[in-house]
Amino acid sequence: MSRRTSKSQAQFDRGCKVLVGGVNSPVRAYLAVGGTPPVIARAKGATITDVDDNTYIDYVCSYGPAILGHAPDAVVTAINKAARRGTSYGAPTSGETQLAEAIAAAIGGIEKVRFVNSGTEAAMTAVRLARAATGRDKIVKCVGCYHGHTDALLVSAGSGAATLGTPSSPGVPAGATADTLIVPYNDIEAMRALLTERSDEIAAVLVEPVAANMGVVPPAEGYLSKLRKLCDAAGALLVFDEVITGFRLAYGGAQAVYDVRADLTILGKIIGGGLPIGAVGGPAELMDHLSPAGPVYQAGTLSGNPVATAAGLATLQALREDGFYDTLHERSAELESGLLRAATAAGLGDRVCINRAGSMMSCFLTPEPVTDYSRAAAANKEAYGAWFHMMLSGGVYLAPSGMEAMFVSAAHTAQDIAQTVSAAESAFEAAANLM
Ligand code: KE4
Repeated sequence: MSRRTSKSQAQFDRGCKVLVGGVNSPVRAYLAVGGTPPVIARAKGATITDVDDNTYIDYVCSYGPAILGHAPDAVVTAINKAARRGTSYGAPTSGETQLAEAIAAAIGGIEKVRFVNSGTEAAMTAVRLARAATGRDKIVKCVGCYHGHTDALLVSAGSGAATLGTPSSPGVPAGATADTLIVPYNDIEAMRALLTERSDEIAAVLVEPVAANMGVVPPAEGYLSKLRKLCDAAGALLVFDEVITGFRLAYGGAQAVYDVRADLTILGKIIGGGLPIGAVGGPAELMDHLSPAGPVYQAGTLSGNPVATAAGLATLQALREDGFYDTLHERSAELESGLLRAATAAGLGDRVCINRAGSMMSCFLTPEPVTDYSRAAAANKEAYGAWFHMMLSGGVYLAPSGMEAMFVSAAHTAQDIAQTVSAAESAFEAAANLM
């Protein structure tokens, strides 16, 4: 596809004058892959269209929320109806109760929910709640896992064994991360050592049950169940960050797939159907520490917003359709095998690692299996950039970073997958020249 780019360039240049980096979230800025991001005009189903009228098959899916595809009719109708009743009241509504009930019915262990407006806010709330409930200060997170940009969790990952986190961003004072400990993801022995050595200090272990912010890295066999046991032994809470995996991997999220129950669950993305939302859920005895039931202050003007909860309810209703996940995972498996075929045809069969969990996957340009952040970070970034741009030219819209996931939606057809695989053939050839 010969892409026209003049309107995107002009609009992005204009945006750069008033939006930092021309974006409102850094990963959108194409810094890792170079070039100018297409400025998007509209999206429907599996496709997204930029202001130069180039249409792409979309695997960003807004970084996860668009599991039904873009602008699904039932969700748009629900948004319209809700908005006509008012966009925000600052008062209890039946919609937020119904969405909380649906989440509690889907994820075992959740009796009560607190809605917020982003995954970051949900993670921040879960940390405060865990510290209050346990009377302990230390939080453990895994290298390469991302839980939003709240100070305490915005730590650069040291490699190897657990260390005290150090701020990865200027503006995060050392004090803000002094109580954040980090261990490599999937390294259960490092986690065991830390939880044993400092068991009486640790309030919670936060983890993405399937990591998706170092690219997709599934948990090693038994990792999550061992984590559960270690937290129980240490008296620490196990907090699953299911902002991506929640309602993505299955209707019950990762906890249903791996049969491991978290003490607190962080949610976002899909539960808002593409509108701003986040949530923390857990047993009433834990959740009732939050104000106004308990002393742990937490608040938000737009929390439980009636339009966002209406979009979320309509989305979850569609996810409950018989066979929804079976079809989605079949389509995703077709994409995975097609990409592997394309890589092999380009002579990269032994230098590409594709990790898939359900309908999310990542294609790492590296000969090694990718099982943790250090392996993910070792993938060939220059080759990814070449692959990315050839895919974009081939009409396939991916995240501009190898540390993100490809998401398949219910709207992706067998034809979309075939077109994607066809684009990948030349994209892998371009990458091969750099590997
Ligand atoms: P938000 O604050 O962006 O709504 O959620 C933060 C968050 C928390 N937990 C997990 C597991 C997440 O993946 C995220 C956000 N995900 C990124 C994509 N990897 C959002 C994209 C962006 O930052 O623009």
